[in-house]
Amino acid sequence: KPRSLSGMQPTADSLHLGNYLGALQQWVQLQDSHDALYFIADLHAITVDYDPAQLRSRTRRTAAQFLAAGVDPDRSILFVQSQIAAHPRLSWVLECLTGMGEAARMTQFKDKSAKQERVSVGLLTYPMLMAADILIYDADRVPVGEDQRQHLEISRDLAERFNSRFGKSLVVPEPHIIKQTAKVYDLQEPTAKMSKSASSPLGILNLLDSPKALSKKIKSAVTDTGTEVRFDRDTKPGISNLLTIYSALSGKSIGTLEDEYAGKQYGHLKVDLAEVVVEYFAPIRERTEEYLADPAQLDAILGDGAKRASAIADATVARVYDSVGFLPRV
Ligand code: AQP
Repeated sequence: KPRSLSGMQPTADSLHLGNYLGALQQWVQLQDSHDALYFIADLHAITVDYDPAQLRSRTRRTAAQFLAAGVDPDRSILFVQSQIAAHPRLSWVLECLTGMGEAARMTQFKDKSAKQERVSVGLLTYPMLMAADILIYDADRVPVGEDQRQHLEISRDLAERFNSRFGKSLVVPEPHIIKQTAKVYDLQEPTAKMSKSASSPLGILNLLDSPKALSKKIKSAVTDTGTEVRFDRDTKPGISNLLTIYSALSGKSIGTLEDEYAGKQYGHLKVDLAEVVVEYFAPIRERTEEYLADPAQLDAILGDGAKRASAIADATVARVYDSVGFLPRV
């Protein structure tokens, strides 16, 4: 079986709909056809300011949401990145293969460093650690949202660079980006990505929001001038975003939805979408609460995942360290 791998940072109490549609939903689907590994990227989360107690709680919350959304520990390896010692061991080698200019050109680095008072070296080397996360498991496919495309590209470049310098040893991964939901937009600013760090909480639909909060956010979503419910990213970014979300969660095509809402007001679409979102999120929220009620069981699932992930990662690092000329420990 080909291998699917992806991770998310535990940087919020709840995942948002962009995280779910852009990535998590694909993770769950790929479990059938792929050997799957999914992880909570806590090493990445400390590249910006954070609170240790909050990080620990968010790591468990993120794991609980993955499980609640359908990541199945019997079919996938679910683990916490910091529990696998091999990731930073490989990323060091990849950092030494990366140019300073190349790292500093990354869009996410430029965006995030512009927002920080103190820019850490870790923020600069973030993509090399991400490349290590992927390459260490010989991953074939990486299900992510559009914003991660550039990081995937550098992971591929690093694999190719390593292979041409030290002999073919690393698998060159393919991004798995589903066009329709690769970028979910902010409800208040429908030309910007829905993001944990958005300026207004009203723009983000969180998996763990209450039904009341979800409805309120959808009903106050920014729409466009005009009245026609029609998909057009350029002239109707607000309505197009709502249609994308509606379609992804209901399974109805955008064309079908346009027909259903022909001659109706934006308000009708919002009322119905609110119902669809509330119903879709409710079981995920309930199951998340159940997992969180038993942290010992959650930690045991993660511990088991770490054991299985380590076995794969340690073998890759041994192979890589031998290729680059490090002396084996006897
Ligand atoms: N709006 C989005 N639409 C589609 N996919 C998205 N992803 C994030 N936002 C959207 C995907 O979700 C995963 C989250 O990865 P991460 O935890 O490393 O977070 P991130 O990329 O930094 O995105 P966030 O959650 O929105 O946080 P900030 O505010 O830091 O940008 C990735 O697969 C990502 O593509």
